[in-house]
Order: sequence, then structure tokens, then C-alpha cells
Amino acid sequence: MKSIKAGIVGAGFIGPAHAEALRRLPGIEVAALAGSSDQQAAAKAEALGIPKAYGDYRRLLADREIEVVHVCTPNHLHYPQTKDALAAGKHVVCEKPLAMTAGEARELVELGEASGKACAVHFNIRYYPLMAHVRAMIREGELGRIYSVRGTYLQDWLFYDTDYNWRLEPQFSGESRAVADVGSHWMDLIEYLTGLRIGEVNADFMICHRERKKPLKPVETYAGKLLAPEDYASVPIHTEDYATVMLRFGGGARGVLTVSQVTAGRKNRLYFEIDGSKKSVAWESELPNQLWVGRRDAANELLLRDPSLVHADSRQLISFPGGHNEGFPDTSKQLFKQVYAAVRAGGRDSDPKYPTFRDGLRELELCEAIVQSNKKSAWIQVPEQGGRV
Ligand code: SOE
Repeated sequence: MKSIKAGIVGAGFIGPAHAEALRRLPGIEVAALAGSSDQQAAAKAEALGIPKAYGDYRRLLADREIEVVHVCTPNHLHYPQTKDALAAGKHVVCEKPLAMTAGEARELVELGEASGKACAVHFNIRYYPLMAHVRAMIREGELGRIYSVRGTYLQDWLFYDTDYNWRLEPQFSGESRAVADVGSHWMDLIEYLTGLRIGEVNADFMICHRERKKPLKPVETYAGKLLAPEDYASVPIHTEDYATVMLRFGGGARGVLTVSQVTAGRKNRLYFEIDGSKKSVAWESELPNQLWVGRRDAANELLLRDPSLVHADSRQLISFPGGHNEGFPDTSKQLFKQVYAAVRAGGRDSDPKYPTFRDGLRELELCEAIVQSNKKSAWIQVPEQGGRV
């Protein structure tokens, strides 16, 4: 099998996670890393054992042996770097959000589809094996008609006013923070699982820390806990730490989502409950190997991830026997497995098995509707053709 060479752009929290997941798949070589300077890229590449280091991503794009580019930089760079990667003839796996605005994302969808290349967005939560099981349960009618969906995505890495990261600055991160950063995963997952589309949203945002203490040097995501308080300057904050969004789905189902980046003790917990006319299900990402199934007239169940107990679609995403828990790094591995199968088969296909740029656009459209709803304190319709260009 000829190995496919990947290049990673971005050496912060998620770039190395992409590299690690890729290395666990056969026939893929992580050949190059691009960072923010020659020095930083060389140091990171050496630490990760990646042979080539570039201080400018354009040099990685000019490297003819790189076929697939992973865009893992701060949000404001996703659009220009993805556009340049497509222009350089590469397949692209872009971190979420695909762009800063739905308008930019729409352009990338068009360019991506015209390119004939595989164009993926890293909505990795879909790839916890039990998510494929829930999706199959819903598709096959086991839950019945979906009445409602509730859930949360809670984190605590921005809990203190001394916690700081580029995600707090709208020019790098976008107009929404908590909703766009983690709510987007939840909404992507729920639409994917249920097949329902969110038609209208009504949102209420809160900023807990209107001022934060910004460190005098850059801090990688999740690395802020290591700094001492005297190294900070006070800056105003304009994006939400916390939000609740009511949801009206097409077909009549209702939902509610709460996101927070200031909930002590919740490290990175996506939770949902889906109520159907026959059964309910509940799942959380911090205990991803178990699924609660609720019944009215029989005992509830706790399904443990085990290849012999789950739907065939879920079995495809399982690499280890029951009891040998799989987690966050496995989700990226499974997502990349689908993308690289498409790359090996020549690129874009008519029914991609991974989240595409259209899914990236969909989340930006949802986030823009949510931001607007919070500003107007009103229900806002999500574009009818959401995700379409
Ligand atoms: C930071 O809040 C973050 O890294 C998100 O950007 C990710 O998508 C999520 O996986 C965990 O938290």
C-alpha cells in the first residue's frame, strides 16, 4: 500500500492530536508540520518526530509530496489556509469552525466541491462508537417519534478570570465563543443522530467575566493553568462564557442546549438526552463507552460498548473489545480513516462518510442565527436550505 503523506498546519493543542491519530492508521505518514515560525515549527516537529518543519504554511502547501493538509490553526486562519490548500491541489481536513462567517464557509464549500478533493471538517464526536449505535436505533425506529432533545456542553478551562486564550478574542475566534466552540459539536451531533434539522433558535448569552487578565505571552489552549497571576493585564471580554439556546426542530420536536466554559469540575462534558415515543437515550462524552436507554414499561438499560452488543455501523468504529475503553483520540482516528479511504479512492465521492465542508457551513449558519437571536431576544429562523449553497 502506497503511503499517503499528510501535512499538519498548526502546532497548538489539536495539531499534535491530529498527528497522533493519523499515526495509528495504516498507510499514512505524517510528513510535515507548519508552525508560526521556523523555530517553533522545528522544535514542535522534533518533539513529535515529524521529519519536515516549515515556519510558513505556504511552504508546506508547496511541498509536492503532501497530499492531505490538516488545518489546525486558530479560527481566523481556517478560511485563508483552507482556500490556499485547495488552490494548491490538496485534500483538506479543517478544524471547526470551517471559517469565521457563513459567507466564507459557503465559498469554501463551492471551491471544495469544484476541486474534486476530499474536504472534511473535524466534527469528531460523531465517531464515538455508541453514537453510530444511537443513530442506527433512531433510523430503525427503535426510539419512535422524537419528541425532544436536551443537553449541555460544559467545560471549566476558562473558569477563572486569569484563564486566557486566543479563543477569548473575537478577531481570532469569531463573534460567538462557547456556542461556536463547543455548542457546534453538540448541534452537529444531534442533527447527525436524529436526522432532524434545527429550524428556529432562541438564545440567551451570559458573560461571567467581563474583564479577564490577559497573560503577557501567548498561551496554548488548556495550558493557562501553568501561569503565575502577576504576568497578566486586564482586558474587556465580549463573547459569551455561558449560553442557553431553545431549539425548534423541523417536524415539531423541541430542544434546549446549555453551553458553558465556566463550570467548575466539568472538564469537557458533552451530554444529551433524546426522548422518543418508545424509548429515550442519554449519553455523555466523559463516560463515552456507556449508553443509557430509558423505558416506561420495563427496566432501563445501560449498554456498555462491546462489538457483540451494538449495531453493525457502531462495530465499524470499534478497534478494541468490550471493557477496553475507547475515547477522544479514537474519534479522530475513526474520522480520518473515512477521509483517507476517500483520498485513496481519488477524492470527493457522492456520499461522503465523514463530516464535510457543508457540515461546517451548517454550523456557521446555526451559530449566526443564535448570535442574532441573543442580540434581538427573539426566535430566529435558521436558513431553510441550511448547509446548502
Ligand atoms: C476548546 O474549548 C476545545 O478544544 C474545542 O475547541 C474542541 O472542539 C473540543 O474538543 C474541546 O475543547
